[in-house]
Amino acid sequence: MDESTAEASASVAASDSKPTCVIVLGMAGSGKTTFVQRLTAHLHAKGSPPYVINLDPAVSQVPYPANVDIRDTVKYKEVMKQYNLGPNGAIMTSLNLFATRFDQAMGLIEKRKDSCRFVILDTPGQIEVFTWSASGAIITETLASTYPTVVVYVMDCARSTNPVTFMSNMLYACSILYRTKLPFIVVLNKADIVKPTFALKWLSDFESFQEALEQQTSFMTDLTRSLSLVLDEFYGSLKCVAASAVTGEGMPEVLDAIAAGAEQYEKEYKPQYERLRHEHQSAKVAAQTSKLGEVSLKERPVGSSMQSRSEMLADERIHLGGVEAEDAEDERERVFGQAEDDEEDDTEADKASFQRFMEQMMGAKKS
Ligand SMILES: Nc1nc2c(ncn2[C@@H]2O[C@H](COP(=O)(O)OP(=O)(O)OP(=O)(O)O)[C@@H](O)[C@H]2O)c(=O)[nH]1
Ligand SMILES: [Mg+2]
Repeated sequence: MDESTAEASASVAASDSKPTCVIVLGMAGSGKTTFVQRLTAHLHAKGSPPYVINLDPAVSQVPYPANVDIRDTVKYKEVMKQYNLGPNGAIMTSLNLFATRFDQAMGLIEKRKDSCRFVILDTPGQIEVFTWSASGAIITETLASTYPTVVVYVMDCARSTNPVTFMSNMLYACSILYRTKLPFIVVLNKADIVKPTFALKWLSDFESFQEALEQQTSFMTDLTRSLSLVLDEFYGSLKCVAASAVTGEGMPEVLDAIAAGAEQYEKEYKPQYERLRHEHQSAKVAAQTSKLGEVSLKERPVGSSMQSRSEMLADERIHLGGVEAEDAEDERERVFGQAEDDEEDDTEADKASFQRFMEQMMGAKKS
């Protein structure tokens, strides 16, 4: 697909007033973070900076300007200590803790929905932490019931040249597709190392996969052969794009596939997510009504029924900056007697973070 078609598709997504949410999933080390970095840089270059959310609490460095970073909210090493957990359990618990505040992240996305055409979410290395946890389901469903949402499954092509490994990767992809029930794009990543033509052939031509399997003597061969028969139907509904997160090859095609996914969401998936949202809202209203029933009415003196300005401001403030940031903000307010302008701080922080990011990207280009 040429650049102009891809750009046209990107503008289709852009013409919609709602941003498209892109949830990036994939096995450990498949290149999710590098892919998010590359896609972010690509969108910046096109003049359409995305809103980026890092959901990996254990990553030491985030190589893109993250607008929301789970590490600002939950300290994963503290979670390990406090709950006496191993690293994977701590990652899962951190994500669970973050999910309880995801409504605040939704509020932040809402604020930027007119200026950002894309919201990109990077997920933890251990894929099951997101795909098989309650928090992953909460985050996915919350996003998909409000915005067009697509899943990008990043697959490491260089490590999938073996048909048995390829099949394991595809089984994972299949399970995620059926679990999330969202438009699904497979990015055949690391195309700069191995051209993914072999994968595209295996996906479209059952016989060629069988031939590759014939050359294997693994005890898994029979199982893989049977599974490939089952998965053949699933392959038909897959959108695959060859790309390299390092060189940037295939990014226009990825954007094109995302735009097509957003359209597919509107046509096929939106009704079921709208139903879900209505169910959630009705459940919330029912819970509130039953709570109200328990509360006995007490009359306040006239004039005191309205919240004070500082009470209202406290309600409006969104804390995603961790406990220390929250305490510091409360202290500033106590000393200066008024809330500071959060919006202006956000913009300055965004600018500084973007500046650092562009400097890094320029440095990478030169070297
Ligand atoms: N050659 C090549 N290397 C890549 C590509 N994408 C990622 N890598 C490398 O693969 C390694 C893992 O990349 P990450 O982006 O950290 O992968 P990840 O899926 O986020 O890893 P986890 O979050 O730990 O699961 C890094 O060394 C990247 O430089 C690519 O397209 N080509
Ligand atoms: Mg990563």
